Amino acid sequence: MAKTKSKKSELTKEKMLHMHRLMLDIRNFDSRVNRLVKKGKIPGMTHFSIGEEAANVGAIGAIKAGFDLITSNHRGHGQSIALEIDLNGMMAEIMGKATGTCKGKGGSMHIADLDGGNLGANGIVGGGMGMAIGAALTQKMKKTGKIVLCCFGDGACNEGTFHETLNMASIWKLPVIFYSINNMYGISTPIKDVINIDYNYQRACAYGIPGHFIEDGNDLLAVYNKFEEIVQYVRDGNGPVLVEAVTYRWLGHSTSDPGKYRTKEEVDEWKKRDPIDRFKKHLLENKIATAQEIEALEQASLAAVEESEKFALSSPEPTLESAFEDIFAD
Ligand SMILES: Cc1ncc(C[n+]2csc(CCOP(=O)(O)OP(=O)(O)O)c2C)c(N)n1
Ligand SMILES: [Mg+2]
Repeated sequence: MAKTKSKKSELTKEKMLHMHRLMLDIRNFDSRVNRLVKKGKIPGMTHFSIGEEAANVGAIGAIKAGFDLITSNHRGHGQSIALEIDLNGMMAEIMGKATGTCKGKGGSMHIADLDGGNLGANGIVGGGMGMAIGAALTQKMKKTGKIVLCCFGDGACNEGTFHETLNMASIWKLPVIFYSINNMYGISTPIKDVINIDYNYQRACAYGIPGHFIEDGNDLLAVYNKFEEIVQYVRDGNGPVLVEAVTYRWLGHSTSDPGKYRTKEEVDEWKKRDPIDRFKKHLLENKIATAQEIEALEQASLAAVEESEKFALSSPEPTLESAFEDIFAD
């Protein structure tokens, strides 16, 4: 495992509360989407980030929102929210409404927010990797100072594009962080059944780049602190890095998955490691925030999600003509 300088992060109270709020937003937003799917208000398949909040917010919280870039995958709600997407536009997008972030043409698996630096979610496993190194090459050639955070799952590491893109990024020393959010399953397949090593980060040595492992991806500060160091390393022009964080999805792979391949005991065990409860405890025990301050964040988050539902439900459907717009670049 690569060594980084263990610089203790000096997080402000404001930043910590902001990250807590983003984790709450992910949990509340996805819980609401789940209810709306069950009520038949959302078409298509949806993948949830519930349980993986710290792995998303800790990593994305360490890049510069509104400046750096991310690519995402099919389980991208958490990443979009961690990058501070407008919840109203995102909910409308998931409902296929004209007011959605992609004018209702993308849906849950194709949420993008170019102004916010989100180059897009992707229904093709590993599909974001090629986009990420293309974007990283652009940043390097134009000397923008921006870095790219490429997010994907454990299963995506067995796609051919993983090898190709890590290899290209390493020889070109591109400013990209390859980030595998290891929830230990690719749909119903346990990761341990499909790799002959313990963890995917160990593959970094094959490309001559650092590999970092975050064993407890449900510990917000562990994720954030590690990413803070990695982001600096990549921004300093040292080339790409592969990072892996272990976490767990509480719900099925998608809304169509009854989850018969996992035991209730296993899921319950992971629920005890709830990233949100743990960070709340940290905030309280270290007297960083009062119970009232946290309660206010919880209420504000619920209200914002409620508002996003109202906004999306009352938004118009896209017009037929709009199907022919946004096809070619101007
Ligand atoms: C190229 C490709 N192969 C297969 C699929 C079907 N598929 C969708 S999600 C998924 C599993 C992905 O697992 P992982 O990368 O670990 O992400 P997770 O869903 O666990 O977050 C598969 C095989 C796909 N969408 N694209
Ligand atoms: Mg997975």
